[in-house]
Amino acid sequence: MTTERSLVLVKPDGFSRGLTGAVLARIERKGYRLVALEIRTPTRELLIQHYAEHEGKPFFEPLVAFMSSGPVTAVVIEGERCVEGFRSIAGATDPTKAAPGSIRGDFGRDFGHDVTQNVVHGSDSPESAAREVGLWFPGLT
Ligand code: DAT
Ligand code: MG
Repeated sequence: MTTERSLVLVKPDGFSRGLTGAVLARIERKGYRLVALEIRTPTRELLIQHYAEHEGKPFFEPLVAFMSSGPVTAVVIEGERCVEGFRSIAGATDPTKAAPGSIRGDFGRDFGHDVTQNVVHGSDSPESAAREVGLWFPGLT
């Protein structure tokens, strides 16, 4: 058994466009369980930790500004290989290149050749997932 957890975020663009339900439906349809869910506007402090690997890159500041611009839906999901599985459901980072049928491919838009607004976040490894779940849901056991 390789049951694991992943952190999913419906980003401010996805939340404001009313796509939370559609994202959750795809997660549940795949067979992953919802473990925790909260709507909140993340602080800069949380996002700087969340995106620590990108600090110093040119898109870092706009990314943090965008992600703290409004509510997101933060979700912990659980299931066998769900980290890799959700990345597959989410599609490539660039919504224009993301495959049709993926969340980003179906719902994402390129706003001025800028991939910042790509609807969802998903942890990229079991280690990242454990770190991110701890950041967003510190009380979760
Ligand atoms: P992913 O979210 O697919 O794991 P990532 O970790 O490389 O992608 O980047 C985190 C987020 O930062 C990504 O979802 C959108 C934004 N981003 C990445 N590369 C970017 C770029 N070149 N320009 C603008 N935003 C970018
Ligand atoms: Mg990433």
